[in-house]
Amino acid sequence: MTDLAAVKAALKTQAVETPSWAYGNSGTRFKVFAQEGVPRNPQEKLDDAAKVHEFTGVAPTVALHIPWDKVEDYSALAKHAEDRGVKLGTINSNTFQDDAYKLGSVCHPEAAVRRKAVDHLLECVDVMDATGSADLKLWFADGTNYPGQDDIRARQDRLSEALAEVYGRLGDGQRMLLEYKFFEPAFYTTDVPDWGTAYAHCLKLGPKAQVVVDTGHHAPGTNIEFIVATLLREGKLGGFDFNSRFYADDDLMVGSADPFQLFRIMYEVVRGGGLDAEVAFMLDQCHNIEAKIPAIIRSVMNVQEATAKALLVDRSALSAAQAAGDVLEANSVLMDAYNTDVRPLLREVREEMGLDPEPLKAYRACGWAEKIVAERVGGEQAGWGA
Ligand SMILES: [Mn+2]
Repeated sequence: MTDLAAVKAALKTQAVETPSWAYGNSGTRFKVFAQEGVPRNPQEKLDDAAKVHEFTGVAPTVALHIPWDKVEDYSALAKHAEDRGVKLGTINSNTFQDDAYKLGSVCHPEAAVRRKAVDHLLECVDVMDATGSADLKLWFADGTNYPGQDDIRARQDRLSEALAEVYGRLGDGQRMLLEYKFFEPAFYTTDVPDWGTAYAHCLKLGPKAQVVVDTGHHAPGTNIEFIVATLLREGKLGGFDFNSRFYADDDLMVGSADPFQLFRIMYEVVRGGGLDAEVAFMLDQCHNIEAKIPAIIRSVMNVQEATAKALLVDRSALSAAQAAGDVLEANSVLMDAYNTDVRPLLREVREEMGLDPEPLKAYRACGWAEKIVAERVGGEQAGWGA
């Protein structure tokens, strides 16, 4: 039997970090469709993120992206967030939008370009010092498009050197989270293509370096829960970038394409003690055609639902079936939890937290969407620099 009080307690303390860029305009390489009421600056992104937290109760931090969220005074930005009930979270670097990075950033063949990239990463740590952020998230678009274009091994050496310099700059309580992605924008080799490469670099760097699993950054059919189990077992799972994919790195709402996969991932998190460890649960999504704030609320709820189902797995019954070699029973125990409708449980959890049990309905009724459309007129909407 599962302890319902413990399940509820775990759900109430779960924290899902929302990304500042998800509130801005986004699109594909074909078109960015502007939406009315979209934030025009980092402060307005935080205002929207505060609404997500207000109605879900479990989205207390907001990830920033430098330079998209560059401001003069980061302490003032942190205060702006705190005044609205949220905090600044992970700092995401950007070494993929400058002309200099055509052949890579920290792995570029020219030392001057690598220097520019590393200086940007060090600047991101300065930002962390000012905002009080604990995590620096690194994703590199580095790679090659053609066999022979550059030396695969030399690029790993350059990567290693750059990471070591940034790692050395981290303060107490700060972490470096290294994200991997198997292809795109590079099509032949990617310099951090998989969890093994990220893990090898993090292991060499030390305890402050951990791996980020972006759920959309795997080849079709990849068993992501196995990767999660392995990284947690090694103490190297730093966090997640949650999103869904059908074909490539689609950045759709987490849990929308494959809710069963999200459940299997969250089961391994629960099984491996990841809810209590310092695993950052972040969204990394783009809402190209749907309304942004409700989509982010929906995504947070999808993470909650998968977590609730994972917590409901009767682990003693599962262990007993596994030990007895009872294949069907073991599978049934897991599927029973997955097939449970956890929405009534989550409504109860929200009521106990003093929230409206239906976050999406409550958000729609609160008038914020109409208010931002009316007020955010003029200026330049936030969005991809691309
Ligand atoms: Mn990501």
